[in-house]
Amino acid sequence: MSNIVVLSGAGISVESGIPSFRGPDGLWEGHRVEDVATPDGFARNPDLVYEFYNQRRRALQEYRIQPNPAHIAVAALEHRWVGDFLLVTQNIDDLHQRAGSRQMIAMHGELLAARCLDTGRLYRWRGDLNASSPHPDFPDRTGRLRPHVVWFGEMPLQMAKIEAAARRADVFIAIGTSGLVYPAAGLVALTPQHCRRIECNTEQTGISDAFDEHRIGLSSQTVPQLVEELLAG
Ligand code: BJW
Repeated sequence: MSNIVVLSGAGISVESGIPSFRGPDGLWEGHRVEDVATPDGFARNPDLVYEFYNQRRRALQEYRIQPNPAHIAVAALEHRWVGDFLLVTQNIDDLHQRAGSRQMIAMHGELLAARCLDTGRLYRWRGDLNASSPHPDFPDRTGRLRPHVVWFGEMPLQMAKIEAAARRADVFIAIGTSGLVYPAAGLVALTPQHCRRIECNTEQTGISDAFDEHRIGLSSQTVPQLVEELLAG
């Protein structure tokens, strides 16, 4: 029985209507990364950061945004694979969960959650979040909740579990990630020598050389094909 680790990035959700980060129409467009995706940016201008995530949270819940065949294929792989399986997603959308993925870690957090700055406790959050949002446990307290996302300079979630899985992977698949952001980009380098490393992307990336196989194309096409091959043995 072999172990599979799948690492997904923004590219897997592009065909569902969610823009990726880098590139001409990227999510950072119109914003400096330091302003909207760092703890310092949040401290300087919380309203701007709240609004950046409010817009994305609203868009994620529009009817047009649905899991695509790549999300569905990854979920099918998890449910039909006989060895261990772990999906590590850098995405904060919930499209993998909606497609049926369960053995997964959202290492950069979740858009549909808010985190208490004092206790670290998480709350499901579908509406707008801002400095005047009442705290669910202390309704007279405001300004103590932040988006549950991992910004630059912060530690991604559940790294020990993720790195342990990468170190014992027999198959490692990266889907739709530019390989520019660490520690996610470094996971492929942790895999054992015998591991089969497969990259699915529309183009070569900064970490392509670390992979044994490259499936170039839209993930809605390459991923279902790859999953079919893996399940056929
Ligand atoms: C398609 C497609 C289609 C398009 N089909 N493909 C060395 C080691 C460790 C850390 C560092 C290091 N050097 C620097 C650092 C620090 C920093 C970092 O990486 N900086 C770089 C910019 C250099 N990292 C951090 O600060 C991290 N924390 C940290 O390191 O803590 C210390 C630590 C050290 C060691 C171990 C453990 C911890 C935190 C990083 C947090 C990133 N947060 C963000 C924002 C999250 C919230 C939000 O969404 O707003 O996460 S930034 C942003 O980038 C987001 C993404 O998850 C992340 C990665 O982007 P992704 O997914 O790769 O998207 P794109 O847009 O870049 O690429 C899309 C790809 O899809 C492209 O390749 C397309 O070609 C492709 N594609 N359509 C298939 N249809």
